[in-house]
Amino acid sequence: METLFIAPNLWTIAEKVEKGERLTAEEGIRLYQETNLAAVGFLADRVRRRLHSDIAYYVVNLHLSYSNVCFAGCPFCAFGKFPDDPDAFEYDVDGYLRQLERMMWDRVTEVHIVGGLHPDLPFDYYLNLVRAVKDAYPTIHLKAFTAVEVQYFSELSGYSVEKVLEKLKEAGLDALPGGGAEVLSDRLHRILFPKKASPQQWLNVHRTAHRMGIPSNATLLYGHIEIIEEKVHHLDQLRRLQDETGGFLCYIPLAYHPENTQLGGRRTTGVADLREVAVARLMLDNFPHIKAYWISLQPKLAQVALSFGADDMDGTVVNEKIFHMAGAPSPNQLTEDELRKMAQEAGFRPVRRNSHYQPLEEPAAIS
Ligand code: V47
Repeated sequence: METLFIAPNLWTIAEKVEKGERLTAEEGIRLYQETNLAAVGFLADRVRRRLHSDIAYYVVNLHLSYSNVCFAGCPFCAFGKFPDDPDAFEYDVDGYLRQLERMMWDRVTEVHIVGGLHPDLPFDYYLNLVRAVKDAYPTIHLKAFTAVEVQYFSELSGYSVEKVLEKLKEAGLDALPGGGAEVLSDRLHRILFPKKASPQQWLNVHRTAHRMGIPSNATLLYGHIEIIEEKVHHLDQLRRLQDETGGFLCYIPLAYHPENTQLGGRRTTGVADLREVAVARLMLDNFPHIKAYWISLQPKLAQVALSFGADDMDGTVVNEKIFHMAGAPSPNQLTEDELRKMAQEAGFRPVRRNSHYQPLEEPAAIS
């Protein structure tokens, strides 16, 4: 615990972390304010190693959006386009399958499907899409549609959220991705995403999914106009829901990328990025996994994040659009070999996982 000699503000927090006690919101604020990032990271790494030893997980996956047409017009987003925009795209179900087939290869175990809030597509389109993908690839895990989309499908179809999820599950949906939460704050909802699901609605969709046996992830979009108290409140709400349901698999802090957005602003710094990972690991004591999403962090920082609380690197990804349209300089995909080397070089043992975080291999000895 030598590192903490130079961070006396963290002593009581360090004691609680060692005993595995829950941190308060006030302590969360202190972790955000602490200037000694290494000390915060050190504590997060203690928790990470207690839970996952020196394992770094990854999944072989693909991202393919069905459309970027979206009427929400959120000022932080460069992905969503109004229908008449020359950069708007959408696939019909056959077109989507053809595109997926071009990208698919034998080691892929997960497909991540999201889109915008499309003004014209009927709810049946989404059911047909899921059904068609599952028919073509029955063993693939479908992580599809954010809570924002699910809430919209409910308004579109007149079905309850539960009914929408039941129909999607029947069609082949396996899990919900964590997007659309942005920051679970009514103030920021009013300013940044007033046309999308509110914080209460986002939480309700996840609560309903968990009760139905559909696991999900949670995200935070940070680095724009949010304040520390809002981020801590966000983590607190996620922690409470996880206490209730246990249905979250992982948490993913997402760094705001300002290019081509109406909101503009600056990119986050490396210090801010690592702090989000570390604070999350310390506050979200009931979340099994923290993801260092390399598309958002860049591969180099994702590698460092493994020592600041993250135990998962997401995956091969391929064809990501949301961050790249907002100026992310990260590559479009990483090979398994690259992901494994990233982990090994950082002193971790890479383990290929399925979407439920079950290992698909024995961890190799560190070479
Ligand atoms: O909800 C939108 C964010 C999210 C920008 O669950 C932006 O495994 C940065 O949720 N700069 C979608 N972020 C991505 C997402 C995700 C990604 C990878 C894995 C998983 C998972 C989920 O992207 C949106 C929004 O918060 N976003 N615009 C932007 N300019």
